[in-house]
Amino acid sequence: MTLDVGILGYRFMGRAHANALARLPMFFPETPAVNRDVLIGRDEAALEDARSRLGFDRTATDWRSVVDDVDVFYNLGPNFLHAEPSIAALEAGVPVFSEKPLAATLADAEAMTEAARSAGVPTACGFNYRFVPAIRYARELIRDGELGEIRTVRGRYLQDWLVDPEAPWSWRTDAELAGSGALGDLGAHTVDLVRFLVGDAPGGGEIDRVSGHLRTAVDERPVEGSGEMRSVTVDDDYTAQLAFTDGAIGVLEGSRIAPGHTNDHRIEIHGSEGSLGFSLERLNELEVLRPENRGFETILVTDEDDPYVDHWWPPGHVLGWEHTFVHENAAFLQAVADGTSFDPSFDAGLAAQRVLASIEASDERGTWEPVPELDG
Ligand code: SOE
Repeated sequence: MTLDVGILGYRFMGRAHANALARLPMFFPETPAVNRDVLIGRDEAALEDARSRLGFDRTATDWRSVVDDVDVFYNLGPNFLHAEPSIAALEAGVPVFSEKPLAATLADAEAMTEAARSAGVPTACGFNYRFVPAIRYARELIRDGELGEIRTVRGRYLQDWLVDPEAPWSWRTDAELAGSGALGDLGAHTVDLVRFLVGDAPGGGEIDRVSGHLRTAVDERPVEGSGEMRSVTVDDDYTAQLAFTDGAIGVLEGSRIAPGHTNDHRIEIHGSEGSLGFSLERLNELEVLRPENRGFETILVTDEDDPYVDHWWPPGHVLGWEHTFVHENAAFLQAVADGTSFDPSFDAGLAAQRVLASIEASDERGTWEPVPELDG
C-alpha cells in the first residue's frame, strides 16, 4: 500500500514533516510507503521552489481541488486555516493531520473534532514533543509509580524571537489569524505534555480548574516591506495556575519575549517519592531524583532499549528535534494504514484547546475558571 499525501503549508512545518516523510523508508521501513504527492500553497513561485526541494510530485494553489484526492491530508497552515480544509477532507473520508493548536478558536476546534468523530478516520494533532524518547521514558517512570503520588507540576516554554519591538508583525501576532500568542503557540505544547505525563498518574489526573494571566508587552509591530505599523492583538506571554482532579497543583508559563531563551521548554514534576525534570534544550537527558539518592541523577535516554532509539544510531548517538516528527509520522501513518485511532488525535487537540480557552476566560474575568471535562 502506498499512501498519497497532500500537505498544505511549505514553510517551517512543511519542511519538518516533508523531512520526516523522506526519512521513514530508511529508518522505519515497516511503516506504509508514502508518496509525497501534492504540496499546497498560494505563492506559485515559492511553492514550486519548495516542491522541488521537498520532493513532491505536484503543486496546487487551491486546497479545494485536491483535498478529497489524496489518502492523507496534512494541514500545516496558519491556525485560522486549520478548520475549513480539515473539515472538508474529513467529510470526504480522508484522514487528517493538523498542526497545533488545533484551531484559532475553541468553536473551530469543536467543529473539527465533531467532523473527525463523524468521519471515523484517524486524525492527529501535532504535539510532537510527546515523541521525544526522554518524554516517553518519563511517562513510564510516572506510570510505574517511581515518583509516588504526583503533587506538583511545573511547565514553562520560553522563546525570545519577539523581544525586539522591530520584529515584524505576522499572522502569529494577530488574534484573528492565530487565536492567541504565546498561549496557543507554546502553551498548547505544555498543556499537552502535562496531560500526557500525569493524566492517568496517581495524584495527577486531568486539569480541572485554572487561573490565567495574559499580557501584551509590544502592542504594535512593523509590517515587513511597507514599514506600516499594525496592532499586535495576541499575548506576548502568559502565566497560569492549575488544579488537577486528583489533588496535584501546577504552574505554567510561556513567553516569546524572554531574552536568552530561544526554545526553552521545561517540565518539572514532583511526587511523594521523587521528582523529574526535562528540558528541550537537553532533550536526550532526563533528570530524576529517587528516594535512595541524595540528589538528581541525569539519565541519558539514548540506550538501544529506550523508546525509538533502535531505529537510529548505536547507543549514545543523540537524537534531535527533527526526530520527533519522524516518530509521530510513523505512528500516525501506521494508524492510517491500519484504520485505527492515533493518539494525540483531534480529541487531544480539543482537550488542550479547552484548557487554553479557560486560561483566557480567567484572564478576562479575573476569576478561577473550571475546565470542561477533557476526554482526548
Ligand atoms: C514558534 O514559536 C514555534 O515554531 C512553535 O510554533 C512550535 O510549535 C514550537 O515547537 C517551536 O516554536
